[in-house]
Amino acid sequence: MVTTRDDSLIAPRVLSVPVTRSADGSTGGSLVVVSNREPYSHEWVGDAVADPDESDTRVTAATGGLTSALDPILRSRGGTWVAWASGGADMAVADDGEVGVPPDEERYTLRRVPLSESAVEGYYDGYANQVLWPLCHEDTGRIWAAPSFWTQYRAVNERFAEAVVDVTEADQRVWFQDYHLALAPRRVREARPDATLHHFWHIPWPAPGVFAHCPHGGDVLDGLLACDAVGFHTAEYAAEFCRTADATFPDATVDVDSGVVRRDGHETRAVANPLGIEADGVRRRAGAADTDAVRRDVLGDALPDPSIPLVLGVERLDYTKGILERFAALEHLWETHPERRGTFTYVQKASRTRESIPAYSDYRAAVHDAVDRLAERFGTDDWRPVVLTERRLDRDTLAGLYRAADVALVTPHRDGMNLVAHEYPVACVDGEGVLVLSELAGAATTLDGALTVNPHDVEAIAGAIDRALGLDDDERRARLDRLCATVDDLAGDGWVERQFDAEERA
Ligand code: GDG
Repeated sequence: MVTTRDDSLIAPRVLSVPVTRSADGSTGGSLVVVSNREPYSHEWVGDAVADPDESDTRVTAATGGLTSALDPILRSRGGTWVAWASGGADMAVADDGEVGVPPDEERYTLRRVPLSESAVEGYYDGYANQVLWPLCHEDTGRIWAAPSFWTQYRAVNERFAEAVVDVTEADQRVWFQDYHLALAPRRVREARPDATLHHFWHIPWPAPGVFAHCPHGGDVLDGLLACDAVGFHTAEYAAEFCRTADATFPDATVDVDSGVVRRDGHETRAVANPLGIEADGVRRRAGAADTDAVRRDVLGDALPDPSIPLVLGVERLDYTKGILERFAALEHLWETHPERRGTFTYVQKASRTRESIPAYSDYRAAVHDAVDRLAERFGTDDWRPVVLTERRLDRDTLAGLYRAADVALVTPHRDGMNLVAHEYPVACVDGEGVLVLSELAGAATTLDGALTVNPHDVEAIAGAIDRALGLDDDERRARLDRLCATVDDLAGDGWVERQFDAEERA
């Protein structure tokens, strides 16, 4: 039995049947996807050391945007997904590292790459999240590059490349995902000169002057330029990628307008290819939600008055997401507009993330401090100004919470896209809801209808919250309609098709 990560159930014995053919028996449309996170993971249930019986495992399906977009494609085309074996029972249930998924249907193969703890520390917590993540979000002061980070990043990319070479058939496209896997394409290209290689970089690409801060930046770029196409959420990131190639490699020929980089006789196309969401699913879940029950469930006794409006933020506790500026904006609003006190509650749905990295544990502590400060300054017996929850919600509850919220604040300093900005408007099935959106999130380039703000401008965020709460019905509905139309435009299979069209144009 398979379930989402939110509510895992005991799995039946897992069969390991590699599936590399598409439904019609050909491999033409089939695909190799490569990512750090796996779409399905297996954990032991009970004491696996004393009784390592395969049937005592639980399988969970990832629920992120990446899996929602790519799992259906692999289910219909067949192929292999190569990913880090992050689950405790992953390798025990696999056969030579391979397992057929989804567990109840087995439509494609999941090839797992086991990594040691120190490899994960250096590659994931290290180079990926302490060098590339702050670099690409243009927060260079947070870059920290211990020597082991690069050693492990290289070694792990090598491991992924070996697995890819092992599973890829001659006519299969390979599609790498995200900043964890910048070097692997070059290694695969060396072993398979004729392979068709794609990459999608889910986070922003910085300006060349910022990229110059990157230790081993030339190698990172060289790895990506082994691909035939590299996708980004926005045209700006694709253009910056080309400009960075131009600045880094004097021997490259770069055409920023057409997004083509030629180097060593190979051509790479940088494409703007915004990822959308599964909008109908969000709409359906929100429509089925009992919003009063969701408010009671998430807020408990923090919300004695069921009619009080909610303003909502949903994200990982990441310093790029602008959570502290948002609290400063609320403080400014309640300070300068005392009549706004007691009229709404701000709910911060925050997920703990990357906590072994000091910048993240410090950020989480600062968020908790800010919540306490606001409670002390403005809270009354009848009103909690801010409710912070770190609970992971199941998708139905999250959709219900979106629907229950009158305003959503999505104010990252920078963000590749930001899928919450897509999910919130379509969950507002009652026609009520205002999105306040950072003009520096990728979503701001594709969505129309939000109130946009500079995420560092505390006063502007305060003003936008005030305006959002006071918008008249006509404007609110008109903005929401425009938002939903633009979210719907990007929803569906278009993302995959657009990526491969780019290669065909090349
Ligand atoms: C990276 C890029 C880019 C959150 N809390 C819960 C929950 N979520 C879901 C949301 C949303 C997803 O997590 C977060 O996606 P974002 O896009 O907002 O942000 P990142 O995690 O930083 O993602 C980003 C993305 O990749 C895709 O390319 O947009 O820019 O940084 O879908 O709904 N889901 C559930 N419970 C929660 O408590 N079920």
